Amino acid sequence: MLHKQYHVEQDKLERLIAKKNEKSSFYNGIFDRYQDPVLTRNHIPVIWKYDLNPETNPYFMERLGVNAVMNAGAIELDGMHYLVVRVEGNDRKSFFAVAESRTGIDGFRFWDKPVLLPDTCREETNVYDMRLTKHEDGYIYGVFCSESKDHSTNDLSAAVAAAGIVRTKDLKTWERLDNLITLHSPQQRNVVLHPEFVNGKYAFYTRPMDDFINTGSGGGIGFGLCDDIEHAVIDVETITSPRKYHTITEAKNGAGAVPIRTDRGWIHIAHGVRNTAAGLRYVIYAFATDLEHPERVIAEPSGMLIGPLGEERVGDVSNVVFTNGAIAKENEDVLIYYASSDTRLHVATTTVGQLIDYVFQTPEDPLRSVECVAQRIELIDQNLDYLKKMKQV
Ligand code: M1P
Repeated sequence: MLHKQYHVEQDKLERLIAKKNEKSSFYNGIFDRYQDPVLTRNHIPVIWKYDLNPETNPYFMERLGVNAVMNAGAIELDGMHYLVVRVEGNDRKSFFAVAESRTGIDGFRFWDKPVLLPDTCREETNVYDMRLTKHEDGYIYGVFCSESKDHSTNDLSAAVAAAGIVRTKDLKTWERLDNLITLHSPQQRNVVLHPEFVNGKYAFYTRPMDDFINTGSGGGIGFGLCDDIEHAVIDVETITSPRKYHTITEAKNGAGAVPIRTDRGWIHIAHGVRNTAAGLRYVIYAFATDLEHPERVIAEPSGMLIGPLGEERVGDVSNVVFTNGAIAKENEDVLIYYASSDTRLHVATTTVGQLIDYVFQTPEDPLRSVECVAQRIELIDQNLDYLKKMKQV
């Protein structure tokens, strides 16, 4: 017989999935926030955590708990919204699981089982943060962080990060390809495959790093081309969006969602990190690159697009918002999936029109306080003139 708590847990889960997600009162004209996260650890199916058999689990205990549900790759297929979510077990290992929703804002439900990737990489300990690219070659690619122990030191927290690559047509059957090799960067994280060929080659946004945590000499978000996606090797990495002193990217940055093609250029939604007395602070920023040269930045508004706010500021790794997935729909609505504090997943909604206006009309960072004040005073003066004119009408 099933434990009575099974029904309680199952009922809680169904009520959570059925709950409508409403826009919050937050306003900035650029995007909308929502009252509830789209996915949390409470969305994990009961049978992923509990042994239902009272003989082997008399106390109805969680046997395999889940700690967090966060950074998700996103894709729309035949009108359904799919997320390939980073799920972190109580054992600190992350894995991928697909969740789907009709609205993209609420009702996300995990598929029956998590994704079991082909085990082709024996040294790999952990996997996370998959970016899903609908490539013009017909495949859906998943590029993710493949993490292994760093055997060159006795430090048990030292690791080596590389970009793992899988491909699929249906999110169900996954073919594992060789990890990306970047000849001049010892480590890679936050790698994104561009959706189109560039000069007939596969194009990756990379994040060159000397070390697991610190990017060191890595100057920002990189870009490189390769001929063979099954054995991807990048020789030349150029920097597209550089890290900049005294900005939101001064400690590091990294590509986030797959760039969105618009009439004005590719819109990139990435993350920037700065250091503070309370530790690293992660925010989301946006920039545009040239349609023909997707590595060439043509507009970069000053500062952040999304920063951690309210409850988002607290979690396992506090003061973090992070994105690795967005969906740009045919009607030009855009859903940006972002995790807060490495704990739960949210959605922000906007439109292609708003993103273009934001990226091209928001002033650039003049990089010095005095010039930032001058920039703001110019805005105030324009507004005072406009208000005066309006009163006269
Ligand atoms: O903990 C915050 C984020 O840290 C990493 O990002 P980065 O490589 O830029 O430091 C990622 O591991 C990400 O998963 C995590 O959310």
